[in-house]
Amino acid sequence: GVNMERSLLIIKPGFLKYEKQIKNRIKKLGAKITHEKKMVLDDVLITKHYAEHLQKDFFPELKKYMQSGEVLVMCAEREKDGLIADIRKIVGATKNPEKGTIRHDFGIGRITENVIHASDSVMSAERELNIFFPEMFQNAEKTK
Ligand code: FUP
Repeated sequence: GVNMERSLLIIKPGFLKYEKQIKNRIKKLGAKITHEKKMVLDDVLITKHYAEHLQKDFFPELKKYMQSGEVLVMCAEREKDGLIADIRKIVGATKNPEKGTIRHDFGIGRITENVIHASDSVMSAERELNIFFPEMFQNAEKTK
């Protein structure tokens, strides 16, 4: 419907052992996981996904970590709007995430290895979903 909202999530290397618990927290928001794939991120995907961070001091470390093991990439979707903000709230802050958040409860207190990525706006979500799930954006013309 018109209030549908979706977010691109990535469970980061080393944290796939918390897949069930993380998914349960997402589902408690009334969202469902519509697409998911386990993969090791190649240079093209990393460069596209972190386009705004390419020039940052921390990018080399971030890239190395993000390619250090398998990730679980997911699309979460909900009919009621506000899903992106609701997910960011339960994910927790980049720095010093609060107790009860995913990044606090499953994290190891390092800013780079912060358990999970979640889109920060509708625009980012659509951009990121396009990178990882281009099949979601193919229009019906193609099936003719
Ligand atoms: P977030 O939206 O909370 O995932 O954080 P950012 O978009 O600001 O940062 C993207 C990723 O870069 C974070 F997941 C972790 C990493 N990062 C660092 O490694 N060091 C920093 O100083 C800031 C971010």
